[in-house]
Amino acid sequence: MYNILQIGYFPKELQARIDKAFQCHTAESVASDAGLRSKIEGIITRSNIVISEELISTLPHLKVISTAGVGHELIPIKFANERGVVVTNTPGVLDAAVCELAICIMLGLIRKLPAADRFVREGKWRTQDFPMATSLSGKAVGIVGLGRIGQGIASRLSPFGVDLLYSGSLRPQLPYRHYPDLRSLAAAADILFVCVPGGAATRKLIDAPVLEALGPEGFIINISRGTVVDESALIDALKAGKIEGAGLDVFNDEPDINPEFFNLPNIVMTPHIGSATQETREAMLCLALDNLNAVLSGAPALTPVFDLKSR
Ligand code: 8YV
Repeated sequence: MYNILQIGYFPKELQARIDKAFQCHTAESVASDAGLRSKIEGIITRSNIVISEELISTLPHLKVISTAGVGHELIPIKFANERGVVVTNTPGVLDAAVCELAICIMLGLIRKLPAADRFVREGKWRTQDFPMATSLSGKAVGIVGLGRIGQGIASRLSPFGVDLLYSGSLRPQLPYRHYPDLRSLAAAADILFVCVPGGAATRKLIDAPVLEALGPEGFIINISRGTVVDESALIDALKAGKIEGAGLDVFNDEPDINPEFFNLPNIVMTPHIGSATQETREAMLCLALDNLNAVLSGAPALTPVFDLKSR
């Protein structure tokens, strides 16, 4: 059995799969044992975990870092690749679950579902009318980041009778309206989905001018990373009614998110559960384990990631 370092928690049924396939060691045991460090050939981790250059440097026989997640902005890929360490992620297998969660947050937000549920539970139905919401049908929906997940959301939304818009690099093969930049996309959209990867390149991509352009009847949905949205600009815009509402599955400093969000009536929040279905997490782990097995047995990784800048 290959010796691997596990960094990150996996539910017990998934942990059993890891333990069946590999000799697993914790960061603590590896940190205190030089002999063990020299035996570690792989790391299994999750997308919300930072993997430091310092850790990689302490593992002389490390061959692969496999994250059970699609996001990899917390792994120093260039540093790893330069030391012959392959980095892998789990693209594709989580797209459906993330798209489903994105659409359900959006529908829950524009139809005021959490408030409606509370309205019934609090027995208000007998004496009050629940406020009107707004329809999805006929809306202009902007997709920021037409990767697998962005396109998955667009194709799932087209049957709802919406107008689909996007910005970024032109994709003539796609039947959606293209806008030259993010602000003009936001200005044209009623609902804006944020589906770009995290990392320095997209930090605070959604800022005050973009939210201003989205406007007082606009909704924003973020299922990518908290870092992509300027959160203080978002909170200000929500408080001032500069946008209608926000659906958020990701935040800065998860799980210790900004408490100012808690009292905002016009948002729907979920605890980074985009890929959190039994089926999806099992598929993510299987691919992560298959990547480990492939590289450690001398075969090419199934889904390697590379530092785009150094390619
Ligand atoms: C996480 C995600 O992996 O895949 C990603 O990039 O953000 C999620 O699927 C999951 O939340 C575990 O950290």
